[in-house]
Amino acid sequence: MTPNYVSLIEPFISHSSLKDWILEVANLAQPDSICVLNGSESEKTRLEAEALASGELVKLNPAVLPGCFYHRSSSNDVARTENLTYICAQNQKDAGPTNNWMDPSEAYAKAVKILAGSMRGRTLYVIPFSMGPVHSAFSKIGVELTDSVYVALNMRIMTRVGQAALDRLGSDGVYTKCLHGKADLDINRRLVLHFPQDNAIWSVGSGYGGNALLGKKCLALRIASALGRKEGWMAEHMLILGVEKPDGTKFYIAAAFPSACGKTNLAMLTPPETLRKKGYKIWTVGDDIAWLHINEQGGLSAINPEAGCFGVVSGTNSKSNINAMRMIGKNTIFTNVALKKDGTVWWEGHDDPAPDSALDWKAEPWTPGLKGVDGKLVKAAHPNSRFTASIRQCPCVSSEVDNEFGVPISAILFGGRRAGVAPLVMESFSWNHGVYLGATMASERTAAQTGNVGEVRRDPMAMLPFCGYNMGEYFEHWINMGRKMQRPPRIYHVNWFRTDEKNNLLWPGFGENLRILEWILQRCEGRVNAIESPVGGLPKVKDVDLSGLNLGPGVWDQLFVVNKKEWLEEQRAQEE
Ligand code: GTP
Ligand code: SPV
Ligand code: MN
Repeated sequence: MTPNYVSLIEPFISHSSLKDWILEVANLAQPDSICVLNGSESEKTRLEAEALASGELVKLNPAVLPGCFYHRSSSNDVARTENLTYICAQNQKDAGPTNNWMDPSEAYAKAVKILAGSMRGRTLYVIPFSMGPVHSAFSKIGVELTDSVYVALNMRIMTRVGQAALDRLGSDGVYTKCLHGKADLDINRRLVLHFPQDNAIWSVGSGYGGNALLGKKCLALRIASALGRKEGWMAEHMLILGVEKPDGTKFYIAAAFPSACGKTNLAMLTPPETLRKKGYKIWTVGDDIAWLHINEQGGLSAINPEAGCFGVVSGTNSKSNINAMRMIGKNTIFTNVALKKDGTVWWEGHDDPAPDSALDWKAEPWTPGLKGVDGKLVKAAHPNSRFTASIRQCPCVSSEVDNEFGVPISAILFGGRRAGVAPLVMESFSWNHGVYLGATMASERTAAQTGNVGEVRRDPMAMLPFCGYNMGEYFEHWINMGRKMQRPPRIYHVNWFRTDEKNNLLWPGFGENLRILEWILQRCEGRVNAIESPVGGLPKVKDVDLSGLNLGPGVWDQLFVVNKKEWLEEQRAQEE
């Protein structure tokens, strides 16, 4: 028998069109129950108990990992599926040449077929959330309807969930309708659909990350980028970090790197010994998404719309990212790592040696050196395994994460994984040249999206999978934003991933990247000159603090080789 949906939501929802929408979805998907989230601690405990009972979560050893849980997604559902992601604008040209497009009525019809009756036996969770500090004028409210308790628990960490968001909405406020249904997790019945004209997102058939936590890539980038163009601001795939200089002044940098190319790592980097001793400190504001608006000084300020980090676990250890390791020591959800017998977790690159045995991310028995039928080593954790943790648990979280006005941005960085061609760092000659550097960015494909790992693809501003409208108009919007600013940030291109002829990385990366940030800030303050190369401004070696680094002979020069033949080829490729 169908429950009385009205009576389940009546006590909690006063917004009349929101009420209508929830009822419409409930009548379509037919859940057994509806639960409106209020964000309280007791609700968290209740949701955890539900997830433990259904097997969606496993409780980890509380003596080692207090408040931590383990989750496996289905094995064909471990990364964003860009080929199943659509911008369903009214006109195809508004989605542009880089997005998949589907006619909105066709898209709704397809999703309705999959969703119909799909929540029988399940609970429909209603998740009111704010992207950005609840009272900020730059924040946006969303409501996600989902039949996944895993999604509900993740959204509570990743966004500001609950009553405050409902209060901000009032009885007639504007919100993004985010509908998520797991359906049967069949990849052939999976769709991630965006309807910019309806301020709506419908995602069916996936339970993973960016496909399912709809506040993240779907709202805070695809829908928000389109809104930003209309309203005169920008939604970008950027980390935000504060650099505190020895004299105590703080500068903020925003950086766009494609998925799994180092945003979380740079956002919470540990200064190398020599810079730490000089007095440098790092403060993390955001690790994935920035919303940028023009401030009263005629520059750009940024807020982090998120409240948590959904970061790559694989390769994370106390040498590469000690702050992340501390952040994920408690109250963390681990997805698709290996589960050890003692109720703790392990992944490739972990501080601890590989366990003698464990269950891998597919729940198969795993031992070190295990080979698959193809003869290749079997990984215990999926390369795109993830942690979900509140950014407040990061030891170097910035005091500005809740600042409703955001932080002023001194420099914007673009960068990808390039084995060759791109130097370690180069400075644009102007805002528009910087926009060109971002627009022509390229990177080797990683495990964060399905497809062939390693293949070089153009990824403008690291937004190729996330721009919710026509990429040509997106470039135009960047140029227009530059025109409106008296004090635009300087724009740089960086490449931590250049290799020598033997494929060895030339640059140690991670914390050492602060040496390059220090040079960038010196440039922003006009303290040093750059070498003008045909492709951009390069640092003089004397202006970069390389003390204690022990780069091999000739390595610095190799990092900055601008090869004429390669660059002519590069420019031909950029024409595409
Ligand atoms: P998304 O969450 O997918 O958007 O990724 P992200 O950009 O936050 O990437 P993340 O910081 O998680 O880094 C991904 C991988 O890149 C990690 O496994 C790191 O090992 C590697 N990485 C990060 N920074 C550096 C660096 O400076 N040098 C090198 N060589 N590798 C790095
Ligand atoms: C990315 O792929 O850029 C991520 C992870 O940050 S996801 O949430 O899956 O988009
Ligand atoms: Mn990302």
